[in-house]
Amino acid sequence: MLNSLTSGWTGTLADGAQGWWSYGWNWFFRNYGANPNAVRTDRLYMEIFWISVGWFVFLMAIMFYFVIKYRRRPGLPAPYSPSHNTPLELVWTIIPCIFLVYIFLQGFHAYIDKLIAPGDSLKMTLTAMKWNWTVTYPNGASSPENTLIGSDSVNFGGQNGSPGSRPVPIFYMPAKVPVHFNMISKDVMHSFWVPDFRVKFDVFPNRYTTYWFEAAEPDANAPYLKDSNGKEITTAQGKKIQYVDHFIFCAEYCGDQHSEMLGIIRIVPMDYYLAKIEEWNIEGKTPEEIGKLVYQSQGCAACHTLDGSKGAAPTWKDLYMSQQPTNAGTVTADDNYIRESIYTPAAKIVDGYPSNMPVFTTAQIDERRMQGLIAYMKSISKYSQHGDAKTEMKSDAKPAPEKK
Ligand code: HEC
Ligand SMILES: [Cu+2]
Repeated sequence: MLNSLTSGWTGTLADGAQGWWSYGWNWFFRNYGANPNAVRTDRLYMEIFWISVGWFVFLMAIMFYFVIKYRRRPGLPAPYSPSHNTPLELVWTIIPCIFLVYIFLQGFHAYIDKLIAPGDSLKMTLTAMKWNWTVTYPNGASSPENTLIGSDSVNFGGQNGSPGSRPVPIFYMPAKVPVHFNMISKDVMHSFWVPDFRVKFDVFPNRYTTYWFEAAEPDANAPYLKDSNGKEITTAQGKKIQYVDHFIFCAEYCGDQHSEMLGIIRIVPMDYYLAKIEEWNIEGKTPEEIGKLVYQSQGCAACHTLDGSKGAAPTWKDLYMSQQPTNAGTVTADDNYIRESIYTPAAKIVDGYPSNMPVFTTAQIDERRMQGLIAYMKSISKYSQHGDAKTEMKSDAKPAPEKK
């Protein structure tokens, strides 16, 4: 995971490090630019480097040659320095000019290439804020996934990070498709910096800036996506999913947690990307449907069952408004209790269960999703009061008896 920073991206691009200019690439870069625009930047960098080396060697060589050839010799008077030589001056103006014009054109072209997206690219909005990034996908969804990255170098790039580190959002992006970011800031100026993409663009509070990229497909050595239990994720067809991560940093000093303003662009196959953003799309869904979506997509399903069977955690069937025996006494599982159980699971531990429910943040489960979860639990509980009066009377709509 996060292999882009730890092991270097080993992708092979048709346009990769080839040609005289690419010699020494590894002195400067730990990996190849992860898309054609980035490779172009690397290439220009290496070309400028070797042009500079060539000129340096040439100038030093003629300097030493002249120093020796025209050194002061005893008995010879010092000659007058010629004040002007038009052919010579034309040569030493025009030849360097050709190099400079080449560098300018290449740089300008590469810069414009990074700004102007192909017409058929996927349009997304990248929003910067103190101190986080969010991406809004073409269908209006945004990614609820994130990961922890430890501050110690051992865990940096590790799967779990160390406690206390900030959750870093993960933005799934399809491979081999142009993706176009429209970038805006909610507060101050930030700077979108993805070293693997060789890109750094300012993000302003009052003006859109744009950037686009077309990421290469994860190569054969790329890691496989795993779920929170370490099991490899497969598509409906049973195919495992390879991915590559690229870090986003903020390169504008924007406040005290500026250095922790990270994000991850995760390149996955197109079909997996489409499934993901559909999964996260809560627009046009009822609260119950949103709750069910959260149950499936945030990993609640790994521990909680819906059918009353006792799993690693209490079932959600008939949970809402039931009486829950906990280490803080018996409580009614109402909206506030459910909310507390999700944001601060350790506050009250249900009898007979370990305290190993993960903490969820308001960024992972926002208010709409929380309402969705509560509505969903309501819909599968016989204690909820929201059915019509008749059915309620028929069913035993009394609170459950206390633990016997
Ligand atoms: C790793 C397993 C695990 C996962 C994943 C998990 N939970 Fe839990 N959850 C537990 C355990 C164990 C308990 C009981 C102990 C406690 O009260 O903390 C619990 C308790 C709860 C309770 C209180 C239940 C009761 O009977 O009083 C709620 C509500 C809850 N979880 C919601 C969620 C939601 C929502 C998610 C997903 C966003 C989730 N849980 C994911 C393990 C898990
Ligand atoms: Cu910033």
